[in-house]
Amino acid sequence: MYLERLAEAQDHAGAAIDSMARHRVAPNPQNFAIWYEYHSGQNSDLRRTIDIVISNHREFDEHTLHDLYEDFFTSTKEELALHGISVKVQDTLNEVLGLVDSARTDAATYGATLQDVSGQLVGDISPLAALIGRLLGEAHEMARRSERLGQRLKQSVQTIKTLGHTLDDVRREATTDGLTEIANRRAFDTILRETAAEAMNSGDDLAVLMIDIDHFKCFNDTWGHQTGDEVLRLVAATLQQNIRGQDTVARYGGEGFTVILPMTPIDAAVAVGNNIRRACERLQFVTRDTQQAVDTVTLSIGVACYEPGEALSNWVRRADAALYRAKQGGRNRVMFD
Ligand code: GH3
Ligand code: MG
Repeated sequence: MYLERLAEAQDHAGAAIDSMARHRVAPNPQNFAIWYEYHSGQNSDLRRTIDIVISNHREFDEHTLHDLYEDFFTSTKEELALHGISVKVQDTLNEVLGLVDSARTDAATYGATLQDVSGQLVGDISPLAALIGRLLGEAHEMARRSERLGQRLKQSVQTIKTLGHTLDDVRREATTDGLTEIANRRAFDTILRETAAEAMNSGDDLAVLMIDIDHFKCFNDTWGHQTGDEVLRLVAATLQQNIRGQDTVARYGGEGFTVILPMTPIDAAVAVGNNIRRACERLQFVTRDTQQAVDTVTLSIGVACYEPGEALSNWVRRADAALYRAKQGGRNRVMFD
């Protein structure tokens, strides 16, 4: 058995090294891990992603390999927290199951005692007091354990509920931006990866918008950081009002946002960008304390559609480059790749 597995592992390792040479991939440990996993066939998502890159004749450049490693081999803080929670749930369940088991054994013993006693009652009734004592003892023991079981069950329901809330909190905190309460950069990365995988499978269009507030430094300098924060919240809300259910809005960085638009070709994505841009331009701000009217802010937007098999970082870079051109072209405009 061990030898069989060793031979299999050697085959996967050999095939991995061949593939790395064929695709001109640097033979470092991370890349080896990717290709070993590919040849072992353990991870069908990884396999499909690599097959698509190959069938699209794309290069396994540094970015593609980096994305593959990040996507399939790094476990995040959230995953570790989730793992801890699932271990605790399992421990609680095991303990309760143990108690249920012992209660069952008690009941069986009690039943056996009852039978034994009823058998003895037919003949001699003199040891009745002793038999009743025995029955009482077992009934008490059973009641004691049942009570403990009942209490423990209640406690474990509580524990599991609390763990459920912790799980929700961990998930929410890990994926939400504290200031604007929209998805954060991490959530964006995950959703981008998932939607790209879906688009690769379905062949549907998939667009991304990279959005940046114009001259925001100047805005902060004039109106103060707190007013700036309010504007970030309002811009986030405006973005959300201008998308559909399947789309995702995220805060990408300081004053940068992004929108993922599944099933959206480039012209429609540019139209969404222009709607967002105009909606933002129309926003009227007043300061919280003095209710003073504040300058409006404008957005520059870069749009790019996903090309099946390309590295996600490359796709985002294309949208970023379009955003840069929007800035260069005078700001408050949408450009696409
Ligand atoms: P450009 O049109 O070229 O994008 O100019 P800009 O001033 O917006 O760009 P720059 O990158 O020079 O400055 C970004 C500013 O965004 C600087 C920083 O004060 C502000 N900013 C980033 N994050 C936050 C935030 O969380 N709150 C506030 N109020 N401002 C932020
Ligand atoms: Mg800016």
